[in-house]
Amino acid sequence: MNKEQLNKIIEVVPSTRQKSIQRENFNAFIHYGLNTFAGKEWSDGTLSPDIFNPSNQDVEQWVKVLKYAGAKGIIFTAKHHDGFCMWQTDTTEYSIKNSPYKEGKGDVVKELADACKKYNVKLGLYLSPWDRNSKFYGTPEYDDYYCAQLTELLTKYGEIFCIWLDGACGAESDGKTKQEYDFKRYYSIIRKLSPKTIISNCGPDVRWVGNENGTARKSEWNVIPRLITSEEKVMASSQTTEKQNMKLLKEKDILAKDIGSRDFLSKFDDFVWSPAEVDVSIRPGWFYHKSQDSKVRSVKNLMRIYVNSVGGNSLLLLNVPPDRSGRINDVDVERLVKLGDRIKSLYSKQIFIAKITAPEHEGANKIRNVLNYTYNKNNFDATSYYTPREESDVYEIKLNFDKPYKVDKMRLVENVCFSQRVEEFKIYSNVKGKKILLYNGTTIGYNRIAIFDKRVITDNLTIVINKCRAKPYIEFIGVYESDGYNLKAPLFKRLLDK
Ligand code: FUL
Repeated sequence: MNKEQLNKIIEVVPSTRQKSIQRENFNAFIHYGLNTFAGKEWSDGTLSPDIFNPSNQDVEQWVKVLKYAGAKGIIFTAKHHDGFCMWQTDTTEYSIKNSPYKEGKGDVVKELADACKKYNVKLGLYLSPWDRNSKFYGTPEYDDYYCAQLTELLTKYGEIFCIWLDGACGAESDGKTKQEYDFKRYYSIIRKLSPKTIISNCGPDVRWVGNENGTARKSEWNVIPRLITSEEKVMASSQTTEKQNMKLLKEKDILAKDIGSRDFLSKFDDFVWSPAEVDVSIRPGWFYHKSQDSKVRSVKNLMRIYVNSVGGNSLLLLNVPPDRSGRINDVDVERLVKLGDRIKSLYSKQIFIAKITAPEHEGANKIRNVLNYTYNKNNFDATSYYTPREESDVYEIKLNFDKPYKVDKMRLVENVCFSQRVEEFKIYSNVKGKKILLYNGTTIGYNRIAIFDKRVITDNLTIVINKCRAKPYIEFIGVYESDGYNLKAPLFKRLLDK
């Protein structure tokens, strides 16, 4: 690939919306509705609203637990494929207003919006385009119906940080006409009513990683060919039957291996910024089933998913389904509390970097800038960084600590305002005169948690960036002492090798 092509690629940068979600990269998903009470994953839009009657619903419990686990936002199924609306809607009778819950006066979206506000957690909504109940489905009127639902949700419940548009559609298997959704119209309504809202999955802001088992690619790129993000492509790779839905939750190998390397991009000439999102459930299903209480993911497994996704330049969307009482089950609560503790402990022992050196830099872009992670919730563009003055084949950054520490990981962040550039890097340490390779990495992007191949006791590390699309812009480097947990277990390695 020549310099001109590379320059074209590094001109592609995230929108402010995309920067915000890449900073606040761990969100929770909640699947809850008639399916919870019928023991189903997909229901066909004929279940009676009578069955929605949680005995002890407590949405504040959802928010508190998920916030403790580390989630910055919660995306709730306002309407799943069955078409049942979990809010007081004027668009259909198939809604919570015809259920016994609070004698038809209940509104789970409202309850959740209030709880999120109280605990300072963002609220996002999943509104399934595929609707198995609506009489309009399959006709042009359905777009009006869908847009009216979007309008209610975006105007009555305060700020909605994300609308999650699912590509799954089994209309043809139902023997019905498949709706030609007017996605452009949906986007323009969302943009008009709520310009900051992120449109995920079948939308322009966030891309589905391509599986639902918690795996991101080893090298996850943000700049990809525009073609790959078209709604048609997303829908074509989404589920069309319930069997496929269950298969996706388990399968490991459906990722297109490479959609962002230089070689791959050289076949295209139109690119977009498109962060990957890893959506995965804490349980085998998306909805709660009592029979799965013994199959809740272990803390170790959740932690690996976290490091692999959030630490691999992707977003994590972790689904936690409330049970029939209307609460997150004790089994899941226990895992989530421990997950929150483990995430905090991962970063708890940051090592003081006494000295840092790197190739010459412009006046303001000093190497010491990388020692402070600049996080400003109100201005995601305000970041400082280091960049060398000259282009070169290899860039070296040397770190020295005040004394030896037992080190096992490093966190690196590229300043994505300058796109994503690093393609290969290595981390070494000089221990007793011997140069030891600790990490052999590829992409960095907005976040890389580099778990070393071995823990070492050392007072120095060297980062060597040996392949880069143009000179690097590094925003943050943090080095951490081991917290005693081994994240380099065989399964984790397998996930990373993908
Ligand atoms: C899929 C749906 O079919 C599942 O039920 C679930 O909502 C998942 C997040 O997306 O496409």
